[in-house]
Amino acid sequence: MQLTGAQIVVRLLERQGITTVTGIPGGAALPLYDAFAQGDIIRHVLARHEQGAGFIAQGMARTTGRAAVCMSSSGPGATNLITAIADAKLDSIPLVCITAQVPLSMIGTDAFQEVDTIGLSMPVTKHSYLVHEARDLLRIIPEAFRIAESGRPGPVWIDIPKDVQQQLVEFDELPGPGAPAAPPELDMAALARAADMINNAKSPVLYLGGGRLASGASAQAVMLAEQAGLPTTMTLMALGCMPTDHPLSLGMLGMHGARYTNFILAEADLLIVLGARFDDRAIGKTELFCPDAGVIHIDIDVAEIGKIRRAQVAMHADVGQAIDALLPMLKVQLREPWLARMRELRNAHPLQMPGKDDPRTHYGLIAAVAEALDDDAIITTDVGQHQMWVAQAYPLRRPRQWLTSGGLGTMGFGMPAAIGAALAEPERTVVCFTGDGSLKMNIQEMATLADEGANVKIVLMNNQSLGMVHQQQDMFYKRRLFAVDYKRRTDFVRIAQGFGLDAVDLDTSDNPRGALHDALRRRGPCLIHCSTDADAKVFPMVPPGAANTEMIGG
Ligand SMILES: Cc1ncc(C[n+]2csc(CCOP(=O)(O)OP(=O)(O)O)c2C)c(N)n1
Repeated sequence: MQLTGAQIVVRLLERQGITTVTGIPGGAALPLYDAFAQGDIIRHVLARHEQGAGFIAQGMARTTGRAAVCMSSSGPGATNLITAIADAKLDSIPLVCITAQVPLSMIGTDAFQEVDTIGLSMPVTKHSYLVHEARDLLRIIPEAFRIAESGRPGPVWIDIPKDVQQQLVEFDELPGPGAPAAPPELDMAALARAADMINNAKSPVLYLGGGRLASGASAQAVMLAEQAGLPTTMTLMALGCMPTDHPLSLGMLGMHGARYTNFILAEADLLIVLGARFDDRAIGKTELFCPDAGVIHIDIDVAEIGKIRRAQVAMHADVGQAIDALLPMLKVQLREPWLARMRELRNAHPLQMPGKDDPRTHYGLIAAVAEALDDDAIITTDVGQHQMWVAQAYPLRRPRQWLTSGGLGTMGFGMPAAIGAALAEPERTVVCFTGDGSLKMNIQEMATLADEGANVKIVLMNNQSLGMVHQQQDMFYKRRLFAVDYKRRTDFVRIAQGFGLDAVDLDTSDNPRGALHDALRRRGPCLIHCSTDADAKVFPMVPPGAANTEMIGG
């Protein structure tokens, strides 16, 4: 068989089961794009900015759990992708990012649109390749998918010079698709010690992180909690793994967790930490986080074990497999005194949601959206106050329902990620909660959304401000509000309409709840605009550097 490097890429992506890629072409990528033009299996979604393409791919990957593909040309196309790739790295999202490079002979000459893509990619990827020979693509493409999806998932970058894309290769047969490597062997002795600790604990708490839990292992995690009587808290990334309204759910811990959640954690004598990395936003001041609790830590990434907190039992393992092996060793326990204490703290320090019944307040808007939808909906957010309010208040009930930028906290994530989610699961309604600052960061993707007609509802909480920064200046910098409030009001409704989207303004509606419900139920893209108060605060809040039990407000 004889194919060019570009044709090999397309054929191997097809074999990998890829049906949608997203990106923006350019001079160095023309052979690659021409090879896509000649295939009829893979659809290309034309983004309006490469960062948008990176987040669209993330939306697909976060929804399906499988690696998704984004692409760009050389130079500025590649640099524009970096933020989305760094975001995927921090949140362990499997991506394969394919960029074009100037021809091999011109690398190092400051050629037009040449940038050291590999050098730039290294700190923000799991692995990256500069392809020197088209033949190497036969190995590299399946390997990239294997690396992206094995162990702790993450992004892999493949940079392909233009002449390598054009080079003809003779070979017998295309390789099969890359598959994730088998997880490490379970350490049964360590599991037996973990079971012993759980069986003998008086006040244990299950602490779930994003990781693989977001997919297969969440059902097992709920079984573990129910069998061993474990109140369960989740990081921002893990929300949805246990339904919010499950009697054992403590909701989100940390900086904007409910008071009762952080208070219960402070009384724990054992933490069972699964697929979580003791992130500072989750644990507050490290030395003061559950100082008296023993720790069982199970993680697929060996580098996380002991990184922040020493564990009495530490295991490098697939969380789902570890739970399966642990369950037969655990006693069925009701733990009535401990669960009674949990209920007592919850009743004494519940999450306060002022305005919950008024759809023109932040909590009220979130509640009204939830009331109009069922659990099939997918929820994405941008970054800021709105993100934390949604994390606190939206009744998330299933894994992969919740897509948010946790580790990097990237404004501009929400809308393109929602497009990707809707492309991956077109029958679902996808809601992107956003702020006016974040929406502007990738607002050009409204054009992509209109092209695709995807079922995405953008719910904009417009406070004319970079609300989360406004809050911190107000609370911790003596109300010296600087560079956070926008002077001119942007007419988002007309902008959305200009891009070809439907738009609804709850500010001017006589019946905002009805208008919201209608907009959410109509298929197709829509902007739902609502003005909110720039002085509203996300409470409770753990001040930066303080212990979780020193939270303010709420
Ligand atoms: C790309 C990027 N730049 C800057 C920040 C810092 N930052 C965090 S939250 C925030 C304000 C977000 O404003 P908005 O999207 O309007 O949401 P709000 O907080 O008002 O709900 C800023 C500037 C960031 N997270 N990401």
